[in-house]
Amino acid sequence: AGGTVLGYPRIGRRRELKKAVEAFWAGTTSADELEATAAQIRLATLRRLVELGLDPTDGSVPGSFSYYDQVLDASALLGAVPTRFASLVGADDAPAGDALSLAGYFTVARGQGDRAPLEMTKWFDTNYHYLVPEIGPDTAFSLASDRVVREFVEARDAGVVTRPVVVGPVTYLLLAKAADDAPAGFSPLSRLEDVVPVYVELLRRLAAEGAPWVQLDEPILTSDSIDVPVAEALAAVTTAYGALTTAPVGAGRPAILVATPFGGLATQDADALSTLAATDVEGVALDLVKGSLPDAATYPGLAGKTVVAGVVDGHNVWRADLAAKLDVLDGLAALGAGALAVGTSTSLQHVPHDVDDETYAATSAEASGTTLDPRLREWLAFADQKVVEVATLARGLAQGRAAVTAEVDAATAAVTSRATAAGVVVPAVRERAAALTEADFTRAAYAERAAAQQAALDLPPLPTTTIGSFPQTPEIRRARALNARGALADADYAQQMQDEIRRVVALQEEIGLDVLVHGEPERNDMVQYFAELLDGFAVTANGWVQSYGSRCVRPPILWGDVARPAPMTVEWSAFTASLTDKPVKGMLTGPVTILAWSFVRDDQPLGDTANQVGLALRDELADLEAAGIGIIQVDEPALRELLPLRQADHAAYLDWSVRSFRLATSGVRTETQVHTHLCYSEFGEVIGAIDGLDADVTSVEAARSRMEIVPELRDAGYSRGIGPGVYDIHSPRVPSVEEQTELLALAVGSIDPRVVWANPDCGLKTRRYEETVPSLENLVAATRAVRATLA
Ligand code: THG
Ligand code: ZN
Repeated sequence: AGGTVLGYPRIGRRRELKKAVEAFWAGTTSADELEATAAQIRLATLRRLVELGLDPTDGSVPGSFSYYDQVLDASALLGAVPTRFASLVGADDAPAGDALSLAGYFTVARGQGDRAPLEMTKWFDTNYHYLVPEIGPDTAFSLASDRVVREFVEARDAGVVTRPVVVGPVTYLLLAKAADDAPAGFSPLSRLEDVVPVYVELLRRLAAEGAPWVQLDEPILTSDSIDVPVAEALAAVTTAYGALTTAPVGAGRPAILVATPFGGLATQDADALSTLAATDVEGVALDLVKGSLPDAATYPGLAGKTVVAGVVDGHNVWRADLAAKLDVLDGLAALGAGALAVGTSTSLQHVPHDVDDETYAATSAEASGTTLDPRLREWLAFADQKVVEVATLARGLAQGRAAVTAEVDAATAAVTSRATAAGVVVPAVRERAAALTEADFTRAAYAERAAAQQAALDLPPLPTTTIGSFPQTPEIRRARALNARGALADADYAQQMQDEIRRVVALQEEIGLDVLVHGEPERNDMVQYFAELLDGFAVTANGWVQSYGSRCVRPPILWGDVARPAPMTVEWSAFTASLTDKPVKGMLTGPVTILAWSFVRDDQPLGDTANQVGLALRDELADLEAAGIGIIQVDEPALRELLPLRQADHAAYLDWSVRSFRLATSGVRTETQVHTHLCYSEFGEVIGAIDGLDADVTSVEAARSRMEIVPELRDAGYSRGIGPGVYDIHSPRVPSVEEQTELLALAVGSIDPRVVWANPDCGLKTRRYEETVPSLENLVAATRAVRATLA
């Protein structure tokens, strides 16, 4: 194989799979129709990958389709369905070869009635979310789906010999959690010897159909934040791949490529690459964007293997510097690998399909909305462009650089133009960042702030508030869609949003909340909204990336120095404040979250980019304050998400992320109250950072964990305001007054009551008014009840 990619987007260029899957869920199409659409998407992908330069004969084309999630697919493959879904197994309407029907597969993903779905969590350091397997001592493993084999045959019969991609056994078990009925201390990895035979059987079946290669993804080897000692994980690699390589290649199994995306393999304590090199697998795919070049002396075991050099970044959108990549490939020649192939660092499922699916203005000055700056066409590479890069590099490797001179020169020209382009470097932004001093990151002492804020705001004990967003009604969504299409004038759109804000303010006053919000009707998404208003960001029309299941996001592209050409939220907040005598809370998204949910530039440290966003937000806080807004919330739901995979990198990350937040928030007056909101309840390693943010009030998810975060924060020395969510907004259930009273009393009993706020768990954007209004009424009643006990 000369060139390959570790995986390709499966949602479809125009989100065809999303639409087909959602139509199936809605009952408007049948399973057969969904299967047919999915087959078309797979075939279109094969043709496209071959057209872009991958070899159709030798397993260079990955078979990486999924209806919902690749980890769920592994659970289906292994028959690892939790017992609450046992009735779905062996359905009459399941495809031949599968224990679950398509409907059953989706039910495991999404739950049904009181059968909870599998839990969802982030896939390594991406914004993709997978479904967490539940494994117990009694989970019965068998080859319960041969979908992987069927898809190989389907592609083969269409003329493309693919390389099926499956989550590997070690990663699968280490990402799993213990089933509810498992004994305390049970480790899913203890089931390795029962899981491996199923993989052996799958490999035998694939070999029988003529698959030359199979790819087993083992990204867990790049992380040391795992549930077992690293040495145990490495021992599992030795055991698993020893068993998987017992059968002879050809008759008994395909050649095995172990892929290790998202990082390097060596840490201070362990070296997973040595472990892999010592196994008999035929190939190893290395992430050479995040990881560094291995040297020949350390890894003699690689000599007989194929090394897929992941030099093209699968996780970001920048065009590759092909000359530099060829240098890396030259460096790898010294490794003496059996064969060297060019690859992507990760699956391409994390980037959009094609830069040619976007529209570009004739000049940079004319770029606006999703009509992009034409320079971006030259600077960006989405999935299809990356496939071409891989094919080009493979040709350069095989035939020498002279064979790809034109392509390399064009890439060099693009990279060079980007490095110095107007907008990429804005001297005023650089000068401002360079002039920062420690004082710009520091507010007055908290005690002084707390006294000044209490004097200015005069809030009751246990102040009540919400996290910021109110339900986005169908009318609001329709108005935004019409406005985006030009079918609703800006003034009419603004009028509709103001009417909505009036309603939301009146509602909050009626309910009796103490600190009001405007409800954010004007925001599509808490990151995209700011990206559209800040210099240095582009937003795409078709740049969809799967977030989970059928859900997608269009991450903004942060391409230049960030600046704020005009206030972003001040008019909305000032308008809201004019409607009420109650304090109104301004609402912003923090620098770390803006970065976490965007594609970020790769030409400067993330901390520098974060500080530029921090400075833009700092100006917004100043303007809000000047407009009379005395409370400003800066949300950082993604602070923990961006935590690096390697423990060794945590301290540096927490340092720059916390500093960017402080830069954003420490320019306001002592009497201005800064809030933040974090969308999780288990702080673990970030608990110190939460304190370091130095916000006056922090609201967190707490209802589902029954306020356990409150004593944890107290024990960690946290002494500022805390708003532990007293009701779980993630479910449509209306929590009673008693329930919320009990939770709030728990909080008040475990920390100084003077610092406690009462609020829901998270924003209300995804809820409906039917459940929101009674839930908030109950929250206010509960707060009054607990206040009475304080007096
Ligand atoms: N905003 C952004 N990124 C995010 C989140 C967010 N990443 C992490 C997390 N939240 C992901 N969660 C979701 C939740 C809902 C949807 C996508 C990701 C979603 N998407 C719509 C869909 O696929 O139909 C499309 C939305 C649109 O039209 O823009 O519902 O909150 N930036
Ligand atoms: Zn939240």
